[in-house]
Amino acid sequence: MIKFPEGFLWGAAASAPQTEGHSLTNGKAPTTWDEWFKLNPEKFNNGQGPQNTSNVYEMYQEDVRNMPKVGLNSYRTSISWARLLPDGKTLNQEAVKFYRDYFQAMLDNQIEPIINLFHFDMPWWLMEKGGWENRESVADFAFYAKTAFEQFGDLVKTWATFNEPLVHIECGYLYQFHYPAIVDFKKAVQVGYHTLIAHEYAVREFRRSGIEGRIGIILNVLPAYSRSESVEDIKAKEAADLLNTYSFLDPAVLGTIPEKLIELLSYNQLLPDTQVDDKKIIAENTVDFIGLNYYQPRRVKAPSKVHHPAQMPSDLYESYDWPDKKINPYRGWEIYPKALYDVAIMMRDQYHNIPWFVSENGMGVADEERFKDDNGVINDQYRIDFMKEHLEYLHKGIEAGSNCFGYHVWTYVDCWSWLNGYRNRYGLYSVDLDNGYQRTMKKSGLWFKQLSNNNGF
Ligand code: BGP
Repeated sequence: MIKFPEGFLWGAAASAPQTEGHSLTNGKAPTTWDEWFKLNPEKFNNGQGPQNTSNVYEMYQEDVRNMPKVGLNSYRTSISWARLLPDGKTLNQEAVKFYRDYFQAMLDNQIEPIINLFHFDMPWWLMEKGGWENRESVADFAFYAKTAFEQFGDLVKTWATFNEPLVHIECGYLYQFHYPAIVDFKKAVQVGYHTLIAHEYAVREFRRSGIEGRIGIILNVLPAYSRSESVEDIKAKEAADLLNTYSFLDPAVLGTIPEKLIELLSYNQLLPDTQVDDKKIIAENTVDFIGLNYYQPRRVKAPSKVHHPAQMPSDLYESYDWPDKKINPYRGWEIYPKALYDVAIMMRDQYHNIPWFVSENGMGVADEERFKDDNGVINDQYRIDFMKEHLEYLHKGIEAGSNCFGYHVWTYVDCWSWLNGYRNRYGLYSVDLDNGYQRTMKKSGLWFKQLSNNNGF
């Protein structure tokens, strides 16, 4: 039997925009998702937009009561900035009440709330002035963070500033999956830089607030593996890790931006605008913990043509189609559990073994209804196998001394997934969109409960 350390967090992750619904009511202002859906509904799978998602705004009491039934002892979600501060300045009292009740319900059910501030949901009023392209966004975010700490700091002891900052950067400014869906490497770097500084300011607000607890950041990690050991392929791997992994991990944990990243950006004329005291702020505001969302590795090879200066990341590294890969055909992502061991070792050796947890891991599958058994339960054995394989490697990492304190599955209750709408389902509970959002536990929910009860499997 594989046993995890005492007090290990077994939980699930989600976000406000993907679960709450009520996206244009109860005082909430629109985000880029609401506005983009208005402009281009055809981009969204099946016309499923952000308005209703999984109706947590109404169903949170029931949801929280069900959490212990699948063994959760912790839960991450986010606060919607546009709900809490609809114009960026004025508190929406109804939102304060909603989040206070929601977090209190978690505490009443022995669920540790892990609350994140930004999960791809840029308020429209801020997007209209350029979003993260505009340096003003940093102060706006710091004000929001401060407000959240003041309003909920007595209930929430574990905070995160951003979820996967790399994703809103690359999806918004390189690959067109998020608004404003433009392709501009230079802007992407500037947006990334302001996001980083916004994170640093939020950490500073947290320290200044004096509230008890810990603060971190949730990053997506796709560890790069090179096609070969050739100098060119290794160089591609290094560029991929610098841009995508060390770019946020180094400043967040070590308080510095990697010199090699600065060289790479400078060589490609991509350096962002900065301010004099930024360096000091980065150095002084390191985090208490890291969350790492892991789904898939990044296979890379040397670019086939070299463009200088780079116009796209593919001018620095190209993706490599590894012939031996195992794939989740619904999401198109490679399944490679061993990477979790490698990540654990990276945290141990490169990041002074800072406490960290797997903040997302999971498997999105389409048309899960077809796996229903005679009792109406979705038999998602594939998801159980997926989690087991990943946990085995995570456990090896912990045995090797890595300081991992938890594992959160994505997700608890099936949720809305950006342009993919409700196509791929990830939940331990299914959601019936045609029948009042009714929740039904899947087989994986039962398995997760045993996992958590036994603190292993
Ligand atoms: C992560 C995000 C989540 C979630 C998950 C699954 O990148 O933090 O918001 O959506 O991936 O991915 P997807 O929904 O694209 O299938």
